Order: sequence, then structure tokens, then C-alpha cells
Amino acid sequence: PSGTGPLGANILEIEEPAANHNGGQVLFGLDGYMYLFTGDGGKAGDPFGKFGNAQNKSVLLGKVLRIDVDGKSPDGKPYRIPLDNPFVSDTKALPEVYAYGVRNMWRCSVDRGDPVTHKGRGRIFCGDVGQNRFEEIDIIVKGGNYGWRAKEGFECYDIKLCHNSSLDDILPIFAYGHSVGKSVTGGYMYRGCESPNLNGLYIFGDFMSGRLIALQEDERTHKWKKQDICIGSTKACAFPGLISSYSKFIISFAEDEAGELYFMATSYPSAYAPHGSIYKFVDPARRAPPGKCKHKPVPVKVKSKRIPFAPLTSKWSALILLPGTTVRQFAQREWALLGPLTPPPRSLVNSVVQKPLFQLGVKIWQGIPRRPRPGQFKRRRSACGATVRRAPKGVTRKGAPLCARP
Ligand SMILES: [Ca+2]
Repeated sequence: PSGTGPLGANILEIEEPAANHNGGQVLFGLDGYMYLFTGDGGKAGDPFGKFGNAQNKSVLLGKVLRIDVDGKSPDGKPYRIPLDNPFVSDTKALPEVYAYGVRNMWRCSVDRGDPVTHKGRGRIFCGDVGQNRFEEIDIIVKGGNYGWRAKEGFECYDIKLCHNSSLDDILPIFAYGHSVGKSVTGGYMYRGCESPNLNGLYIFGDFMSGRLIALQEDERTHKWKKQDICIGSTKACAFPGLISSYSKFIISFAEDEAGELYFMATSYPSAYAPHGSIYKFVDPARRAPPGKCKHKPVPVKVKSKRIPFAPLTSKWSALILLPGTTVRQFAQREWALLGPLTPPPRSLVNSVVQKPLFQLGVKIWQGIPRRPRPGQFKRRRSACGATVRRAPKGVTRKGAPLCARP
């Protein structure tokens, strides 16, 4: 938010040289610091400056920034620099920089860690949107160089920078080509309670192709294996036929307080889409024992006005099954435990799920927010830089999209 209005104070302002690549996440790490994921400034190929913004540590664009918003700095900035930020003693770098070589990370998340061993806790996963060839998933480490514009995915983009011996970049844990999808939407590591077999799966998607993908780390080699997640109610993985069963354009993922995972999609690729759908991931092959996952949500205090939001339907359309499990004909009572689900098609009952992850997603509900009252639209700067007419979530916006995608 900008200014000193009731919505809060302006913490950090970054000049955006182009309309696109305005960043894709603001979050708090488990260390209590605020992490901001800025885009490279936009246009194509990170053209600004001698070698682009992302590799230039003296600018805030194309970075992961880390600041402490609980204090003020001596020079009057409304935040402090954490003392252990990686470039605090580098005179050629800005102290806010936590990691660099970022193109336009779209959605990052913090791993809650394994519920029993806490392994993986605190890791930050991001999807970094590619230029022309590759989309990638990264795990953010302090001081890391994520390669852009020297590299796109595992490959060279700027040959000269790519062959520079001082590049010392961190490769993605996974990258895919543009035959699979054209704009990654980072997801979450599943750490929920209701679907124990999904624990340790990093589930993300592609905005343009509508694909859902799960990554799992091999404990010995530390390599990440991919499993396609196919959605639909008939044949598994007959891409692209299956995607027709849900809104294709995956704009974001979310988790609830209990760690259950959701994704949001719209039926056309635009920030102007008037409404979308929220889907929940459910694994009916193995569920936690009844009563184990009771969770009472804590009401969230908000300063701004709440927008009333009414579910339109509560029809569940599908579910997730992991390889090696058998599709069971659930008793009606079991289905009732999951909610108003549609049972699996009869042709699949008692078949063993083969590779890859065979699955059907679950649409929990589709909602349309009520019409805004006159004057409910407030003009303000969005977190990603563009001035927008802020409308209740899901209502058609007039003006620039919140965060332009490439
Ligand atoms: Ca990279």
C-alpha cells in the first residue's frame, strides 16, 4: 500500500522501467523477515544496464530481497537490514539483496517441514518464469545467483555471461520446456494432514498450459523427480483432454492453516477474468484417521473492509491418487467423509494406479463475489508496482492488471 492511509505505510518503492515483470510474491520467512521477489524490470531478455538488472546487485530488480519490517533504519527507511544479509559488506551491492539472478518469480512458498521429522522446514520454493524456452523451480538460498539472464533453466541464454567463470550460479531443482507450459506458477510443498501420501510433494502448475506437476526429492541423490498430475474424471493423463474439467489458467496456489493445499484458476488468461475457481487437493487412496485432522481456524484480523463472498456451487469433481494404490469403490459413507464427491468412474475401480501420479483434482466451490458498492474501488499502488483500481477479488478490473505476466 502507498501513502500513510488507513491501509498502512509505504515500505519500499521500486521504479519499474517496463509494464511487465513486476514481481510475484511477498512473504514472511520463518526467520520473521519479509522476503520480496522482484521482477527484472520487464521487456524481454533483461535489457536494462550493461548486463541486465538481475545480475546487477546494485539494483533492487530481479532479486530476492530480505528486510526487517519491525524496525526503522538510521537513515530513515521504514525497515531494517538483517545483519546477516549476504551482501551487507559488499560496497557494490545493495544490502537488501538476499539472492539475485531472478527473472520474475511467480509465487514462492515456505516449506513447513515434515510433520514428524521437521525435515525441509523453512526452505523457500519459487517458480521463476522463463523467457522463450524454459520454466524453472528454485530453492532460494542466501546469497544465491539464480542465473538469469546468463541462463534460462539449465541452458545458456546470454552466451557471454553464461561462460563467465565468476557466474557461480545455482541451478533449478527442475525445469521444463515450452512444449509443456509457458509460464510457471509456483506452488507449495504439501505438509497437510488429510492426505498423508502427498507429504513431501512439491505441487505446482503452469499458467498457460494448465498442467499440474509434483516434484519429489530422492533422499539419497537429492535429485527431484517429476510426476505429472492429471485432472479429470475419465482417462488419466490423456493430456490435453483432461484439463477441460477445470478452469485451465492456474494463477496461484494456497494453503490453509492446517496445510491443506488449493489452487486457483480462471477460464481465460487475464487479470480481467471476472471470476475463477478454487480447487482443493485430496487423496482418497489414503486419508488420515477420522478425527485426526480437526482444525479450528483462527479468525484473521483485518483492517480493511471484508468483501462478502458467497459460494456458487459445492460440487466436487475429482480426486488425487498416487502410483501403486488401487482405485477403490468407496462406500457412500466414506465419500461423505470427504464431502460431496463424485465417486471414481466404474471403469477404474480396482485398477492399480500406474506411473505417473494418476489423479483427479477436486473442485471445492466456485464463487462470485457480490457486486461492489459505489466507492468501494480504491485507487492505490499494488505490491507489484502498477497503479491499479483495486476491486474486490474476482471482480472485473478496469486499468492495468495487478501484476503483468510475460
Ligand atoms: Ca535460473
